[in-house]
Amino acid sequence: MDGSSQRGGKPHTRRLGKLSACLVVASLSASVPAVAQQQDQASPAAGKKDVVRIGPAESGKPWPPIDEAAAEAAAAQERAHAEREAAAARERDEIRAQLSTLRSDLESERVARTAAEQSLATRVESIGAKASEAPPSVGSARLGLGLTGFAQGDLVVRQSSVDQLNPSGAPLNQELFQIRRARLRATVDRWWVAGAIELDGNTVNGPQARLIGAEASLKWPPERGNPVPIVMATMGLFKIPFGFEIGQSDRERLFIDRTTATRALFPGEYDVGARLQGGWRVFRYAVAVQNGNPMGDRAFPVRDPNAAKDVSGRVGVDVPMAPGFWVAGGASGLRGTGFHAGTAATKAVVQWSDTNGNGAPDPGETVIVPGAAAQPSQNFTRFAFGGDLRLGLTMPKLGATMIYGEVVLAKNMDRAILPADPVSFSRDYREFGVYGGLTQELGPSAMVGVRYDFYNPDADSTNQVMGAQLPTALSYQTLAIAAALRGPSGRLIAEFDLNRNHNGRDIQGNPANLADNAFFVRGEVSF
Ligand SMILES: [Ca+2]
Ligand SMILES: [Ca+2]
Repeated sequence: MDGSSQRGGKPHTRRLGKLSACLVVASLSASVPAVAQQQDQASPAAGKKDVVRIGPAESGKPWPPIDEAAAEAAAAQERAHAEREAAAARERDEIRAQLSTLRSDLESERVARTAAEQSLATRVESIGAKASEAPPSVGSARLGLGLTGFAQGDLVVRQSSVDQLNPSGAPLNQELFQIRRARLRATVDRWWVAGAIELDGNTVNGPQARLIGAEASLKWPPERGNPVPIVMATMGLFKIPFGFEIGQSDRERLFIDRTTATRALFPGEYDVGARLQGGWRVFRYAVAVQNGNPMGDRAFPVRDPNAAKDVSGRVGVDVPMAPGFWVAGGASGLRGTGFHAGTAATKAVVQWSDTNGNGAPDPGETVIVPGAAAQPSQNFTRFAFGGDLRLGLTMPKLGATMIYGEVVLAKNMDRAILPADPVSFSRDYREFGVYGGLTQELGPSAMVGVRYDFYNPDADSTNQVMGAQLPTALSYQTLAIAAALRGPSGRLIAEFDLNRNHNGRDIQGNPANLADNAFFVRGEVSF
């Protein structure tokens, strides 16, 4: 602003200086004819005096004939006088012309100034209008604060829902309204330092408010607003860098939830630790050391029962192939240490079970259970490997298409759906998960998508049939079909999940599908 006003001021003062110089010239040249006129007025008097001096000294005496020289001088004087008069008239005309030029200059100056003032006023007005439409600013101790958030309110209807309680007293009804996520994220982005604090509220297991993200990062090169620095070192609570779906934002994903495999192997997505990540050109990398018990861990969420840490990472590429067409993909790995909780020492007890149901102790119904020594806790190893691939295409008018998929192979990694405990089970759990999906934007305000996912929590599971152990499947399959209406700051999503599992039993007692199809409606607002 200062620079522009200085730039604007210079020609202005120069113009004014020119103007004042013109005015000085005008006043000087105006005084010149006045002097000339005075001289003109004075000179005929002087001429008359000369004539008087030249005239007869005494009356009555014959005046000698007029001296020719004197007559000539008088004529010359007359001529000079006429010339002076003419010159003065010319000068007056010139001055008049100059004055009228100055007047017109002034007039045009005034018109230009008025126009400039008007355009400035219009600009100020439009800037003011824009400023009043801009998002309100939030005060903070440092520059570079960002504040985002979203709320997702869901209506859930699930086929397996019953109006009963589970053995620990939790309701089994799953036809309800719930706040799935209500997040508030504050970020700071400085030259060397970046950070974030994210809070989550939900009503999934009753009202809950919790810390979900906390990051303190040092980055290089020291730039602001660069989403992919070459190196960024972070300490805090952040998402496990494995695959694509964990890192995908909940406000960007079309589908109501992540796939079953991701929810089982990386429950809650967030874990505490340290991370190194960044990118160079099309390459991306991230490696993290974390406690190993993420936010959704059944036993010790975001705590760590053992000293061993889980190491995970992903290397990938993000390649813009052509305008409107891109490919991204990567390979991920995790190696970690799980924890099997030990048991406390027990005393010997007598147990009575009323086998004949007569309400009285009878011979053979009492058993003595001997006391047992405490069992120490044990660690076990676990790992996961995965690959992810995405193709994106943007078509004019229609919008973006994304085709994506991921596969993961793991051992003893399940921490939520069928928690792996190879110590008490005496063998390892081999998990396998895969999914593929397609999402399509339909103009700026609609989106549809379909996704199929498969998860097997124990590839070696068996089922006892008539005393024999037979291989059986424990896998989960979901076909999710979703559609959304979208606006700049909100979405209305409807999703139908066709679920297949082996959690039910048929009338012969064999594993069967437990009817568990689900329907969701989600209202989301984001800022
Ligand atoms: Ca650990
Ligand atoms: Ca009895």
